[in-house]
Amino acid sequence: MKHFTSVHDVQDVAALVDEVLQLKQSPYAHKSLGQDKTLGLIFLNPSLRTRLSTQKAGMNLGMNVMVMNLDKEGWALETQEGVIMNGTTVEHIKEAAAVMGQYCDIIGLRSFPKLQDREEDYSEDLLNKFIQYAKVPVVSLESATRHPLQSLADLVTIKEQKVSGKKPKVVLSWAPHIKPIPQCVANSFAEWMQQADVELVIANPEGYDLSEEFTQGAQVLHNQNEALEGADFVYVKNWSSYENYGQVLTDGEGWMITNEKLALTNNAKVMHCLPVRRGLELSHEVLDGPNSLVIEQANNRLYAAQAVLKRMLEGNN
Ligand code: SN0
Repeated sequence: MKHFTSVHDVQDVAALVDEVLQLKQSPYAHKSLGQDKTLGLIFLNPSLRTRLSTQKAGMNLGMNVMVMNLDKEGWALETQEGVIMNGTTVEHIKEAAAVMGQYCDIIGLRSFPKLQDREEDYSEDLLNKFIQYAKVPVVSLESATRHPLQSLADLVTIKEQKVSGKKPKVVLSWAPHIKPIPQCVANSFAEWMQQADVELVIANPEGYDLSEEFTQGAQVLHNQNEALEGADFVYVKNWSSYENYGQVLTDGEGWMITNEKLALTNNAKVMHCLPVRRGLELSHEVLDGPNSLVIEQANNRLYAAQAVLKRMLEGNN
């Protein structure tokens, strides 16, 4: 695998899911693969699961791992072409990425969207420039529009938990939040589910429809209760508006998943990528109850990252 930035970098999604599950069975089976190889993890935004799971994934493969919080510990990055750098930015991405590429065999990059200019965010300018100048394989640790390692772990979790022989109904359900949140996790989840053997239904209030580039004809309902009927999995996630880009349009009263809402489903398992705002996005009772998969999902992040790094080390798709 040259780079891992979306589901489109994967030739056979089902085979990758199987590989994740194999690694979960024997995480230390490829200890020598990463010997004398260096993984650099570069963060421009906060992280808990992505940082620790990807670091551990590298270590399980015998890699050396370096982590840098570039937003706090690095020089302020410039990304524009041809600018006179007489302002606050100190170092151009051309040099910064090229230098990191010298030190690392694989680089992971996290960079959230700014949620101000839709065209700019959806062009994935920073990630693309980073790939261009680093010249080594790059893993997205969540970019402006996607979070592919999360979606891979989510798909693995659904495969593990689904009732065999039945195509599961998976509902991606928008949740309330107090601040503008990226569309990445939702975009990416929709994009990966389209490649899986599931029935995907998306429930969100009016004004929150995701880009069709990601939803690709999935059913979108503005009535959450209708969407939840017979659901086997409910994936809870807030996102800000794509149409009124980056805006919070409603307080979303009545959209939090509670036990009452779960009663409408087929005893659905409940998923969330975390971090979750308790009592706002998801009720305490559901998070603490038997239907929650959130910790198992986070566990699968490790093996998802490991499968991707393994393929990069092997040079396989
Ligand atoms: C990020 C997001 O893209 O949704 C990262 C998720 C893995 N989440 C947040 O920014 C949550 C921030 C908050 O204040 O709740």
